[in-house]
Amino acid sequence: MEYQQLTKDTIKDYVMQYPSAAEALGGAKEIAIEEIGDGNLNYVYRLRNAAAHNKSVIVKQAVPYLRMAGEDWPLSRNRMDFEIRALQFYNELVPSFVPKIYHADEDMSVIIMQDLRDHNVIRYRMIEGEVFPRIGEDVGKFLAETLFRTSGFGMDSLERRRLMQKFNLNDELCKLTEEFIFTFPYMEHDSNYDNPKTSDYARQTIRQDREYKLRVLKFKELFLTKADALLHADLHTGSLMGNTDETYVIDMEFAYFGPFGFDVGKIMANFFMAFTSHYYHSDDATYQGWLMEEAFKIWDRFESGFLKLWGEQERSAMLEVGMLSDEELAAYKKSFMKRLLQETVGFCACSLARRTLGIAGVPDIRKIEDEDLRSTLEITNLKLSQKLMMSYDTIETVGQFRDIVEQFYTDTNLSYMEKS
Ligand code: ADP
Ligand code: SR1
Ligand code: MG
Repeated sequence: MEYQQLTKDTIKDYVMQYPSAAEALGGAKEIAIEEIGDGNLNYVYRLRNAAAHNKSVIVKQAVPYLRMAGEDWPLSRNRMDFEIRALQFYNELVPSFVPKIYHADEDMSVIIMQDLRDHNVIRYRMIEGEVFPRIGEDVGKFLAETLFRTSGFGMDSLERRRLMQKFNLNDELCKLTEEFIFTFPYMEHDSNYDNPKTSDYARQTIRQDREYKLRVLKFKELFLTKADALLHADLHTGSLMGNTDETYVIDMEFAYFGPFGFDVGKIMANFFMAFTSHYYHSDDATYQGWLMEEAFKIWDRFESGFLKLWGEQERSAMLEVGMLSDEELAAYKKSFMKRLLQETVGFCACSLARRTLGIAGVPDIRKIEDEDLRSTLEITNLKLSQKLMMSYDTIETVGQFRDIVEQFYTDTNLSYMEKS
């Protein structure tokens, strides 16, 4: 079918022609249609059987432009091809963590998928102070499974290179990341966000700081060159949906083969930004304590899961029985994990800066109306970014990483803010 942008008038007929989607809607005669997309790039619709609200599907369609910037900012629809491929692949690899697919259509840039109607977008609930008991554990497990099993440690060389080919051409979204995460925030650029005190701080510090910017460039180089594993590549708390029992990962259109630390660092940065935002949203440190625990649980569970899978793998592109003694392999693992931790910290620092200075902020903070309060929190995130970027290569253990973050927040002396 030739591409056409779906509308509320055309979407029902489009969806009902696919038997598994029609079945998920309970063969409805009357369907309620709602556009629920709150993302930056695409259109997302919920279709519900008007007579049975537990029969519903989600339809996500890419349009040939960047939704948040408008039709004047062209962006290839091919991003949906990669979301489809990644979601299909994850449905094989980690089915309990991703929505089921009812129909995928690369020509129409559409996925019809399971409606996670009993789950909520984690970011918005975290703003409200909701606790998700499984989140750190589940995200760490998702990362261990997806990153190990698509890496040279977990896959045969030929099989892996064939998989890489399916994601090599996610060119426009990779370029978007290169620019919006690793370039524009560190210079004057029209697309950047502007809150006067925050922008002044960036001009006087980060954008003058040669060493900080050279370090950012090093992480940009890693993003461009290091093909460790198939990444989700846009893993933030808005890409997680959950409840007390389950966690789901959505929105994998940025998927490509990149450095392990990018996914891990990005999601940890989102927990730290949520932590910062709770100087506004909370009245005391209770919820922040939970956020800090879960942020580091992500790392702990990721590391232990990754090493467990490695321990079970005898042969792969990277591993061959007889090449290394147990002792040699243990030494390699130790230095590998230290490097991965340092890369995680560096990517975390980039994420903190881009979500503060760039076009795509986090609603945890961007939605705060008072400019001055917002700026205090934004500058806090920038200072944390600076701290982490300038110290990532001194960090040898996750305990040191945590100490730096906790000490940073203690030193800020921030108090809980009064809302007007
Ligand atoms: P974008 O690629 O534009 O960022 P997302 O994939 O993040 O779009 O989806 C936008 C929103 O649509 C999500 O924040 C969520 O509210 C909703 N959504 C997406 N997928 C699902 C799903 N499978 N079930 C329920 N809601 C979904
Ligand atoms: C223009 S940048 C838009 C951002 O939204 C997505 O969620 C990605 O994070 C991307 O960088
Ligand atoms: Mg998206």
